Amino acid sequence: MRAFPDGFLWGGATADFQFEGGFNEGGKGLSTHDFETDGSLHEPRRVTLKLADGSRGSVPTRDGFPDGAEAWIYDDEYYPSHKAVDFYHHYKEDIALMGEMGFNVFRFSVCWSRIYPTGMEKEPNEEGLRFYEDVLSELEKYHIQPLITICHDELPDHLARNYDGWSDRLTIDCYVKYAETLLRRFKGRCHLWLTFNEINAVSGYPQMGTHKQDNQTVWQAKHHMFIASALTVKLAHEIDPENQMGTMYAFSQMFPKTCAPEDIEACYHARRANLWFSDVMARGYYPNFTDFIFKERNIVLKKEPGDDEILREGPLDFVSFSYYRSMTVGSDTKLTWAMGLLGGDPNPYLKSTNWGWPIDPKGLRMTLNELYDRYQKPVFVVENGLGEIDEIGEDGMVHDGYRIDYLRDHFEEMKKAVLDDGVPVMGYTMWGSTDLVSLSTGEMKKRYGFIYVDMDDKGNGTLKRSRKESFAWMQKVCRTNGADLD
Ligand code: BGP
Repeated sequence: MRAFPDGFLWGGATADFQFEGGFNEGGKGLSTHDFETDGSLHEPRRVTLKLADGSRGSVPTRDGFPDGAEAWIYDDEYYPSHKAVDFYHHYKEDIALMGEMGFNVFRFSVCWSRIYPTGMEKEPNEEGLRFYEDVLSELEKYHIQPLITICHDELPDHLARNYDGWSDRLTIDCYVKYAETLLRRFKGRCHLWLTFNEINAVSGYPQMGTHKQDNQTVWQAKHHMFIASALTVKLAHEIDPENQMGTMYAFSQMFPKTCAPEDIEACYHARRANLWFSDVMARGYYPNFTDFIFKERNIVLKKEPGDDEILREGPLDFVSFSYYRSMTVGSDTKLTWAMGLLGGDPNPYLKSTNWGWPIDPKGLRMTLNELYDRYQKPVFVVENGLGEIDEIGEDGMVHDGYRIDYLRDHFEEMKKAVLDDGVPVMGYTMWGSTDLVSLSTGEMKKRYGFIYVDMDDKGNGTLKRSRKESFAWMQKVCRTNGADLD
């Protein structure tokens, strides 16, 4: 029975607007997700808009806003971020359960508008900072290291509404001020940081980037996010040389649909367009094929003097990613979202989840190797897991053997990457280790956790936490440092 190397980090991952709730408590300002309704596998999540002519309209969030439109809260809809699963009031209990499971790391995001309600204030909101200090204190009790995502797919509404978020350079200054506040305030208490979540998903995701969705706006926004991240990395090292800085990428693996050269080529280009993000940020410069990408999309990037130096001075220390699935890509494949992070053609060799995500543990080993081959920097699996419908058994417990199987298969492949291939993997944080609201559909029934939360898709339930069968299994994995996966 082979264990992972000493010091390997085992834990869970969450995001504020899917987990925290308390959307109008503690001085928090509105965030872009506070306007997003629930949806389902078949119905996209939506935002209600006041249109340029004063009438009301409703569009799928991912379509972005038409010109002149404004988002606002429409109060007879259900907005899952408002309560989420109420970590805001349950954090002590939730962290105690993490401690009981044996986690030694917990990844969570700080909500930007809890610290700077509009993004523009000169001084941070003390109450917001105190909440996260309390979270850190609880983690310290159980010897759980924090891994903080500074920005998980969101913006203070004020910046989104008035400046279209990352399309304006002003957002760079607002972000760096916010990041600096966290770095100084939590100095010595947190050494692992992610500047952004799934930064390569910013095309097609207005809540985190820009409501205008034309290529020029979105790709200019990406540049601004790269600059903000690099400035933050540099600053983080100045504030505390022990800080280790990463950014998270959605890196589900891609395979050619057939061995026809056109399909192999299409897959290669799709993958490279994704790796372009980590190329810029891990190496600190735009890669040689940037012009090819920009020409294909008709983009003319505006850089300010000094931007290239900023990128060079702030390369990441490690590369982290989410891995849920693989997809097959060919020359006629319609890639559905954010340059093909979802979608792809069916793979007849793989089973899929109820939400249609193909399950491919071997792709995880390949992704770990691919990233280390390319960057020679430590890698960290900061999201992975199985979103499924969990039923409570007669004994009152969820028997989620399917989740244990999924995780065991992925851990076996991760183990091969570490012990057989020599990839320095820092750790693994399972997505939604305590059940939370789904990002893509806003549902509650798409559950990932080791810990069940009693709440339904419309926010009804007692919020009671209970251990699923997978809880004890993960406890054993943590105790044996991955040696015992049975
Ligand atoms: C990633 C996000 C998470 C998350 C996860 C699972 O893209 O970083 O926020 O939720 O995917 O997706 P979903 O919640 O749609 O199942």
